[in-house]
Amino acid sequence: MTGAAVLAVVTDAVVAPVIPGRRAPEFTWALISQRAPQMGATMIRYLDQVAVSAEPRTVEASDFTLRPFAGRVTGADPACRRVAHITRAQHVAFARRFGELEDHPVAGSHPDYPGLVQIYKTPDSPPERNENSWHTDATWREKPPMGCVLRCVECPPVGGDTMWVNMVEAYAQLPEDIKTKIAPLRARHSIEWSFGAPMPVEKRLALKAQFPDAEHPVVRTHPETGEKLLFVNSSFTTHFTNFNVPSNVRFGQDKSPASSQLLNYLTSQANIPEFQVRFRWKKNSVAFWDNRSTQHYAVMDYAPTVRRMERAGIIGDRPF
Ligand SMILES: O=C(O)CCC(=O)C(=O)O
Ligand SMILES: [Fe+2]
Repeated sequence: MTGAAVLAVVTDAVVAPVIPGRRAPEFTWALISQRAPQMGATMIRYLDQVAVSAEPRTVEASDFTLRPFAGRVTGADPACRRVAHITRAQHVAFARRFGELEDHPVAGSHPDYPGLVQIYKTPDSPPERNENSWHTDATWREKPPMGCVLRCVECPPVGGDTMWVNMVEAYAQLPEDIKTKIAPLRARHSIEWSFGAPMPVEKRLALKAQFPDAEHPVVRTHPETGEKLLFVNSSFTTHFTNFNVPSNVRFGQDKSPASSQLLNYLTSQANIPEFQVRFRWKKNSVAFWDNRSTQHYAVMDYAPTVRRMERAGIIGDRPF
């Protein structure tokens, strides 16, 4: 498998009660996938620069130290971080090492920690339509997040996994004629169409005025690795904006079916299991993913039980 830009890196919690005299719970930074260890290079490089404090306490600047990247980090590497506990403040401070955080206009943030979005599900939660679907976070923004740090605060007794898919690999495996066809294409991404849809019309239009639909290239270049990747997703991408040209459309009547079928074909690449990894959460596990080169899917198979996650989304660049 190719695609060095991709993938989440995850801290896997060994959970134990914190009892005086007993060893505290630990995290180990680990690759989410042993199967494709070459994935995740970008995030590993970031993690290698960050040492997290061993003690849960108020975060100080010294909790995070920078050091030069010294090669690949594996689960057995002494460079793996072990932390006894990660507080909300540490979660935020960790994510802030990589940039400013963003709130979500529909999902609320923790009242004491702006930028820490609460993804809480309880038996009373309405049926979910936003997360249990493949997506790259917030592509409806002009500058979608570069990465996200997600912590499991409360696990359901069974289920509630998250899956990621490598969109560098999804692009690399496309037939050459499709790559040629989609090279110049651009696409619209909409919050109105997704989170706005169930709102009363005035509220929906106000949301759209605040977050106008964004346009991004269909094939994006990863700003750090230079890799090309497929940057459309079935949750937020509504249509191509420049498909209707003579080389694609001989008769006007063909425009809509040809365009929507091609978009469906491209977004369906995320469904291919060979490009995916799946992570089983434990309480306090933390995932850090490259939101430029992956999509993810929260598997909503645990109702009617409780699952609480908190996410710090790090503001990214304008895709090119
Ligand atoms: O809850 C999850 O597993 C992921 C939810 C999600 O889509 C996100 O945090 O961006
Ligand atoms: Fe998401």
